[in-house]
Amino acid sequence: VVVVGLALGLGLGLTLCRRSIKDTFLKRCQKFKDLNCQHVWDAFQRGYINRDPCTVTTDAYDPFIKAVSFKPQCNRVLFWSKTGEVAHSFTQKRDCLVTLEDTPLGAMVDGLTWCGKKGSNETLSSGCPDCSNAKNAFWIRASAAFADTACGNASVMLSGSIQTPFNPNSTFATVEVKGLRSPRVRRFNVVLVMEKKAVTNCTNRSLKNLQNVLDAGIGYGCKEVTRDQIDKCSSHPEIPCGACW
Ligand code: C8R
Repeated sequence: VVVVGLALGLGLGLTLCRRSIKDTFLKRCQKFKDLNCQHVWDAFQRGYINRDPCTVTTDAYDPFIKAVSFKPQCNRVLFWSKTGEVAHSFTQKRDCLVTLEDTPLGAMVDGLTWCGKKGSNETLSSGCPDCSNAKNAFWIRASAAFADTACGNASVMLSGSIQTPFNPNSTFATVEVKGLRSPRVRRFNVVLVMEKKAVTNCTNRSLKNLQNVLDAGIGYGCKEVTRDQIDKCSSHPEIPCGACW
């Protein structure tokens, strides 16, 4: 009885887990008007379903990117690297800046884990092998699509609490910065988030590297902004965004 009970419980648990990723996805999708969510879900699944989870390519997600068409985000794109929490807490409350997770493309899968397997039509949300890149391939492809929408002024929140705020191995460095093209993007601003344990400032070497790899013609600026200042702006929508930093 115990064994049968455990088996049933495990089976039910796994079913719920499996079901929940689709449910979560569709529920989040429905918040965005004018999307055919079943179509969007089918397109997403085509990225990894019935594929070896360890060899998913970034272009496998092209149908999904296409299904969630993107509008240019002039003067509003905000990238982040190692600052996801502060960046999202700001954009959730203020409309002047938008991260990938505030767009339908990022919102539907943020925080989820998934993969598929060869010979199956299932979406697994747990037990994905360590080698699985179904999720990473998605973020790389989505980040490229997001960087493509940037125009005018774009910015990034980087962390002043680490020695290398502009990490050359990050998605921000390897994908997004490379996608920014002049004259479509005119200026790029770094917001260096200064918490109590800050270890660096805008003169950081890695930020010089960022400046050097930016497409010629894109202006560059860097500002040290305390976490308190950002939080204050998040919770006071009456402060104009231009006065935040
Ligand atoms: N971006 C990348 N990765 C993302 C992501 C996103 O929007 N959203 C999530 N949840 N993730 P990091 P980074 C997950 O090292 O590498 C875009 C992925 O699993 O702090 O420079 C976004 O537009 C990924 O492995 O940052 C942003 O500008 C980690 O979180 C950069 O790329 C990445 O966390 C951030 O990528």
